[in-house]
Amino acid sequence: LQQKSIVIWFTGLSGSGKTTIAIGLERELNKKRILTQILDGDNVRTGINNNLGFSEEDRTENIRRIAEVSKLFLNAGIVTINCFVSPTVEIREKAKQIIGEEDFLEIFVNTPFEVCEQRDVKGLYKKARAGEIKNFTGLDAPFEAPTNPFLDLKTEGKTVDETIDEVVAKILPILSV
Ligand code: GGZ
Repeated sequence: LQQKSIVIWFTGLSGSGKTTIAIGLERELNKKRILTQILDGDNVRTGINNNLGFSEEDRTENIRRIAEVSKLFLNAGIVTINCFVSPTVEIREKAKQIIGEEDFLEIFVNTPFEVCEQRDVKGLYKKARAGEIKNFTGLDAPFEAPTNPFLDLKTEGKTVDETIDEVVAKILPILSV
């Protein structure tokens, strides 16, 4: 294999910036000829996981399948960039066990709840406040911050490009490029 493969696992609240940062990271890795695959709600919850909702049980199964798929990409030498709320320590621990500790890099997209709610890019916080969405992470479903992430990425007061640069600077040495 020409490249060392890893799984980069972004965790954080809805609207914290996971997918935006992942797309920027992918662009920079692709410039270095590193193959990547982004997995997020848009390509997973509409497809392979389209029978799952947001109960604790369904989130656990969501993350289990994603971790298994990530392992396949890992074996193929592709850097997988995962963007999932993955709200609990237990859920992320399970993902890490499936993927393998040495190949799992956890990045906490650390955007405060208030900031995510303020942005409300998709209008989901408003709906959740109105009771139209149940089990919404941070409101009536838990979010446990990672205790010892590979990177604790604070986004408040930074530009998107600044946060992407921060991630790229931490990841490139791992891939030894
Ligand atoms: C949290 C929800 C919910 C509830 C729909 N709670 O900002 P988004 O829209 O694109 O990211 C959220 C996404 C979360 O799906 P995940 O697969 O990442 O969740 S988990 O890891 O917990 O399984 C949000 C949208 O789906 N969404 N309902 N109740 N986020």
